[in-house]
Order: sequence, then C-alpha cells, then structure tokens
Amino acid sequence: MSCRRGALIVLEGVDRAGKTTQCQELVNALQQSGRAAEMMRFPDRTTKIGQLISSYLEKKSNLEDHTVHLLFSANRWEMVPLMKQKLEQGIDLVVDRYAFSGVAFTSAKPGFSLEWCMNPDIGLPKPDLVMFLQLNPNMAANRGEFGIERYETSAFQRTVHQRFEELMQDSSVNWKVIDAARTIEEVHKDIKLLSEDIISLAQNQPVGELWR
Ligand code: ADP
Ligand code: FDM
Repeated sequence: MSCRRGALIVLEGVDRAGKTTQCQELVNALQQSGRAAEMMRFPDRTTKIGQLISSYLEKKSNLEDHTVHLLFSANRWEMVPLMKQKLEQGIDLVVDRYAFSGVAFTSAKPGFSLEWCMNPDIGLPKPDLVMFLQLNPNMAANRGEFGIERYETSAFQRTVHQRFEELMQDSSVNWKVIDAARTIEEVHKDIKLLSEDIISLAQNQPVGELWR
C-alpha cells in the first residue's frame, strides 16, 4: 500500500531560543491530531560518530576544526537512510538543528567560509520547512546561564547568529523566522500552523536535495 510521505521540518535558532521545547510541543500536537510524527536531533549523540562529537562538545577531547565539522556532517549522513525510510512511511520528522547549525557554528570560527562549510551537507534530504527561532541575546540570557560546553559563550554565539542571517538569504531553502520572545504557547501556535500547511504541500512532492 502506498502512502503519502511525511514532511521534514527543522527548527534552528540560537542557544535557548526554545528549539527543543518547540520540537516536543509540535510532535505532541501532530500526534494528537492523528499524524505519525517523530522528533530527531543533531548531533545525534547515540551513534559512534555522535559519541566522538559529544566528547568534543563536553571538552573531554580535542578535535581539529575541519575534522569535527566533517564528523557533524557524517552524523547527519549516517541517519539519512532511516530518515528517508520514515518519510516514505508517512512519518513527519521534526528535527532539532540540522546542516544550518553545522554551517553557522563552523563558519563562526576564523578561516572557514560558508561555501566550504556547506559542501559536505550538499544533497542531504532537504527540509520542507526551516523555522528560525529568533531571540535577542538579552532575552536568551534571561532563560538561564550558559552551560560549560564548547561554543557556549556570548561572543561566539553572536557570530553564529550573523552566519545564520547569511544562510537565511538563500531562497532555495524555505525559511520562516519565528519571534521566539513570546510565551511557549504563542510560539507553538505559529509553528503548528506553518507545519500543518507544509505537511499538506509536501505529501505530493518528492523529498528535495539540500543546496543542490
Ligand atoms: P534550545 O533547545 O533552543 O536551547 P530550550 O527549548 O532547551 O531551548 O529552552 C531553553 C530554556 O528556556 C528552557 O529552560 C525552557 O523551559 C525555556 N523556554 C523555552 N521556551 C520559552 C519561552 N517561550 N519563554 C520562556 N522560556 C522558555
Ligand atoms: N553544532 C551542532 C555544530 O557545531 N555543528 C552541527 O552540525 C550541529 C548540528 O553543537 F553548540 C553545535 C551547536 C551546539 C552543539 O548542542 C549541540 P545541543 O545542545 O545538543 O543542541
């Protein structure tokens, strides 16, 4: 029996913008409306590659900057067969960070161009919708202190934010900017509406290829 495919929906944004909270809310809402929906997150720290990345983020190990960038990308590619299978089965995938975080974080380091950073992720399943949760650094700071992981400093996060702004100029990706400075419920309402629209559209189209 053939079924209509699920949608690939990604949430991006600065640290503490509410990505994880909103991914969970969206999956719950879609499931309650009778859809099969599942959450994924990148990095997926459960695989062998993910464990190398996790140890790096926790500063338990050091990795050369190009190397870790390629590991983040490999961590997405290793999930592609499973992602495609689930989308074909009609499952909507709600993903916490994707290749856009990959590019924004590495290209915030000195000497890395956007173009170089995008290359290894070219051809990944293309999200039907990428929602960028926009929150200014002062509001983010009110949601708690930075943790101790790598990249959790305000100077680095400001550069990351600039790189996201550059990535959002690319009209080949279906970006939507969401004002994340509102209550969890208000933000969720917008995200749910945009997601429902894209789910109806995506089911009649093949999954695209990112940046190709
Ligand atoms: P992210 O995944 O983007 O880092 P989280 O979803 O983990 O963000 O949220 C970071 C913190 O902010 C959590 O303590 C969460 O409960 C809180 N939070 C999330 N969304 C909101 C919101 N709209 N208003 C206030 N606090 C929020
Ligand atoms: N990150 C995340 C990257 O540097 N590259 C990537 O490709 C991805 C997906 O890893 F600092 C960074 C972003 C963040 C950290 O943190 C992951 P969370 O709390 O697990 O999202």
